Amino acid sequence: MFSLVIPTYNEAKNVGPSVAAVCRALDGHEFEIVVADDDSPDRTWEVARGLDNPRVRVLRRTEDRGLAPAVVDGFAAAQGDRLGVMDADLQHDEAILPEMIDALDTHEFAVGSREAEGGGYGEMPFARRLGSKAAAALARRVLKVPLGDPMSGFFALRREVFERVRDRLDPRGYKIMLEIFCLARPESHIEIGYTFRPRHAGRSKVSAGVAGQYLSELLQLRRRLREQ
Ligand SMILES: Nc1nc2c(ncn2[C@@H]2O[C@H](COP(=O)(O)OP(=O)(O)O)[C@@H](O)[C@H]2O)c(=O)[nH]1
Ligand SMILES: [Mg+2]
Repeated sequence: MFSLVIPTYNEAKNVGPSVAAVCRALDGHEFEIVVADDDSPDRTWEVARGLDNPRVRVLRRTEDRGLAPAVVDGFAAAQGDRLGVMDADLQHDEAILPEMIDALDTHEFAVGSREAEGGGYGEMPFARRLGSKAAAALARRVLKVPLGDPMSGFFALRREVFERVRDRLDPRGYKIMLEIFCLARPESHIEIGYTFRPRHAGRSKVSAGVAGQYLSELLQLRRRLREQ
């Protein structure tokens, strides 16, 4: 089974459309959706529960808040032997989910990528696109990570890859894919192209003013990798 974790914070208007889109894309697959919500003030958790969809389980988290720990909690609660993460704001194209799941037959890790063939940044403004590419280049250089889109928050992996690093994770900040990837060093991975879409409703929590924090997270992760 495939378990898709959707981390949410104030996504009340997006969680329903996201779940519906995933269910359409994965029609005929065996899957569950774990919504990992940080007790959002807009009551995203309540909206998600109200969808009354048997595929959906909702975690209402009140401690250790943050995107990365929410994803790890979602994985811990997941029942599938294949795990995935997708944002709730419809920026990630759910249409590649079947390809990501199938890719796990032959690869340990699959990354939804704006830099792979068939991928792109869509309508993302030039300045943000540049920022995103600079951040990616930095990650590749600092961590020697062989990914075109190392900042992707859209990825899937075999459960055993997560289990391999679970005890060593220090999930803080936003770069959970990078942390799992770097600690686990998957034997084989694949990047699958998709076109980034504009955010459906609401506002980004992540992108504004996190450049400094991002660099310090990269350096911290590098230090930990060297200490291993
Ligand atoms: N549970 C949880 N989800 C979060 C948190 N911050 C962001 N998210 C979710 O993570 C996803 C990515 O965040 P977003 O703000 O869209 O980042 P951006 O795509 O980089 O602008 C969205 O589904 C958010 O609702 C958090 O602190 N806790
Ligand atoms: Mg987003």
